[in-house]
Amino acid sequence: MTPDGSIEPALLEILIAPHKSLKTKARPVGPEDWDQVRALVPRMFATMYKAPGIGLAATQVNVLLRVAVVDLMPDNQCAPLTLINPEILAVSETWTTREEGCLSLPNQYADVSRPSEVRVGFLDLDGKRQELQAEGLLAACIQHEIDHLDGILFVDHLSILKRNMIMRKLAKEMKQKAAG
Ligand code: GNR
Ligand code: NI
Repeated sequence: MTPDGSIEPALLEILIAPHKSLKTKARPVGPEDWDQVRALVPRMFATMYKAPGIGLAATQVNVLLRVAVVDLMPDNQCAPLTLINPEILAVSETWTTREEGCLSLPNQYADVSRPSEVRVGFLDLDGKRQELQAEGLLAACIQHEIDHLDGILFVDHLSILKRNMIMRKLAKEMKQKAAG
């Protein structure tokens, strides 16, 4: 119980690259999965806010279902968005390059180019079909999360040279961290 009397969902462990699950394509949520998804989503939000991050895909917590949560926290206010079976319906011709990070590659950052705007179709937590036109950071974040559901990391959008540099740096830093 927290000071205000609310109950906090239990945190989930975030997988760090390289992990086989992070390279695995997740399967769509079907009718038989909804009980699991309703239990999972609050725990994903709690894990994302704690990290902190602006997005989290179920793949990152080793659940290979097509579920992602996003919250850009505009003006420090919660604006939670749950994306179930998200699909990119259309992308802009214009692309934008911005620096990305990932909770599965802690402390690693690189410029990634993606379509500037995307139209996304998804199911909400009530199983209702929704559509959203996203631009700016939200567009980048949603594409980053859908990539996770397809087993793709932001470093997969970089040159092999840059990707290998980041993966080696991450491995070194994780080893140092484990050694204390
Ligand atoms: O916290 C995150 N920040 C971020 C910044 C730019 C583009 C994408 C992201 S998502 C990331 C959290 C994460 O790893 N989600 O999968
Ligand atoms: Ni990520």
